[in-house]
Amino acid sequence: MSDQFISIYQSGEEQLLEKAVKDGAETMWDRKAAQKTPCGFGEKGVCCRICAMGPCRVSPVAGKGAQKGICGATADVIVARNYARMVAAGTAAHSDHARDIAHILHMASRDGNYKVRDEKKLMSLAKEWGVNTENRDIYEIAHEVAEIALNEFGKPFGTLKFLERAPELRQKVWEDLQIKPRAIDREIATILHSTHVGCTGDAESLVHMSMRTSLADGWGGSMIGTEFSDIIFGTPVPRETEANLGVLDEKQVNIILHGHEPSLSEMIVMASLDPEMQKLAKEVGAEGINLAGMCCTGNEVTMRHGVKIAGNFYQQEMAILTGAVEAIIVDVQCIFPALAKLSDCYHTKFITTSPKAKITGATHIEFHEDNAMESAKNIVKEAIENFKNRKNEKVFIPEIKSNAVVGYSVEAVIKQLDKVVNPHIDPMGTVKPLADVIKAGVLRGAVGIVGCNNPKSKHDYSHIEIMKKLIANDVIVVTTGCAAQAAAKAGLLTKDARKLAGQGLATVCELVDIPPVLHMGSCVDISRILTIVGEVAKHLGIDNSDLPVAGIAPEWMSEKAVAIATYVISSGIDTFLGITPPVTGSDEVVDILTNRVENMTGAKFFIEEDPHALADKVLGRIEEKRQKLGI
Ligand code: NFS
Ligand code: SF4
Repeated sequence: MSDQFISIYQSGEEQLLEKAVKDGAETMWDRKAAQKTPCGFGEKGVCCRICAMGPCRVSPVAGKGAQKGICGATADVIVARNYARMVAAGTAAHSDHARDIAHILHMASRDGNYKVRDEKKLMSLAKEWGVNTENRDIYEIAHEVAEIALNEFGKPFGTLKFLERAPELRQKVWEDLQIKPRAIDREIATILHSTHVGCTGDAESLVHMSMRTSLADGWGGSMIGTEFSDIIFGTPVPRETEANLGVLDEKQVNIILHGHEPSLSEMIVMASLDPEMQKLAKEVGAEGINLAGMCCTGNEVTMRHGVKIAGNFYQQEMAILTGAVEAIIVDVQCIFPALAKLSDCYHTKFITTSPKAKITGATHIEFHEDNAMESAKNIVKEAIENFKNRKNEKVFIPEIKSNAVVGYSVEAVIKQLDKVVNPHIDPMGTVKPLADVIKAGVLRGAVGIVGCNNPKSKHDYSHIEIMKKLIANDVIVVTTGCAAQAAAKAGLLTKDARKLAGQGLATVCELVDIPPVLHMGSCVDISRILTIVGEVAKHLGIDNSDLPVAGIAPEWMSEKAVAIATYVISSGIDTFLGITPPVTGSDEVVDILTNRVENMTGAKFFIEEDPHALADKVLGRIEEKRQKLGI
């Protein structure tokens, strides 16, 4: 096995944490220790502060202690209400991101900063949505398509347009369950209303409502986020990059791009290539400008430009601890407020850019889309000018990085699959080859591994152990978000990683020329996974829930992950969680999520904190599905 695989869990963490102590810098571990034992009520989801008669905390144990809040809400109601609110917040985050991207398409113009880069995708979406394309300027079409998307957030009638992309059998399930989401904002508002004091007092109804809201994320906000980003910035194609803190370069101005929306990061990428900026960097004594991504923004720019990946969620503090970062530029989501104080221990500038995510102690330089290039240049300039303040004695960059291939959009996967199609027999440009190998059992199934890092689990350990076990058992893995970056650092996104795959998967990878673990993008790009699963189901004339596929969030932490897990279940795909969600205070809610929901959607939750046991359960469930299908 090559060194790359041996260094799977090395990212210089230990040295950097030692350095933190030496530098007097506080990290999440200090704060985690200060938290002492986590609150048992919160952990089980049984505390409520929805109204001012409370806060109330009820006993998670039946017959012992307070069984009801002052209003009479039981543990079941309180847990389900808290769960529903997590789904609403997660859906809001993904969807508000999508709304911004749709606005950007609406303002795109031929001579502006934002253009249409994937005309083919725009035209096919225009057709899908019944927009007249004949003899019209491409930007006129773009603006109309954008307006339709923006209406998806608040339209008064009907259900979401993208639902029609799902297999018919799945649409029927939604219809029967009455969980087809209407407007995106409406579903979020409805849940907030229903979880207000004195509204819904029934756990099953709250879960039911959560499913509808979550679908407004997966088949609404997230899908709009993905599709519109592709139209504006280009649909990703496979490209090579490098990952881990070792991508930082002592000789260059290091800029970390952290956050989520590509609208800012794309402009920073462009601004950093500008000759004026390059010249400025040389003038301050640097060899150039080195961009490195983190979290989902990192995924967005790596799959469209090959920008290197500095690390995932857990590593945001680590990056600053290197003392080599001139600026960490953020927009929204997954940003530790702690970065402000931590940056003060070094010369690093912590720059917030969005009015949606201002942070005390940060340098706020607001990014304005209508003046995008100017704004981006100002931000980059700030970083360059900070180079002279770097204290060399405080610099330590762990020399660890791995190669990776990123950028497998659905279109890119299908293009790879075309390599094995005999055009005289089969059509090109379909998922048939993938469906065929799954049916034949060469691949036992396909699994999406997604989500965050969580200090409850050893950094990246669960992600990587599960990925390795699944690929060794001929299950192809697709990955997004911080899980994808874990895979990148572990060398699993290389064609070389075929060595770790079972014989069937290794052969497929060889013939189709892909790694055994495919980087499909950021967390909103889980919509790409929904699309490809749906296409395979359609091809086989079955429902998603019949397929030997699963979703796993081994180290999840955010409300967005709860929304995702819920829409994945609602889309008929089993979901395995490696971190127990705060629902265990209600046997009723646990029973609904891990059992009864299967009768409704054909899929359910599994909770398993041990990664090896989790992988075994996934493999078992995949074989069960195969047996039922008779394949
Ligand atoms: Ni996803 Fe992206 Fe990472 Fe978790 Fe945060 S970056 S949207 S939430 S932490 S995977
Ligand atoms: Fe307590 Fe009910 Fe108010 Fe919640 S809504 S804080 S359970 S009284």
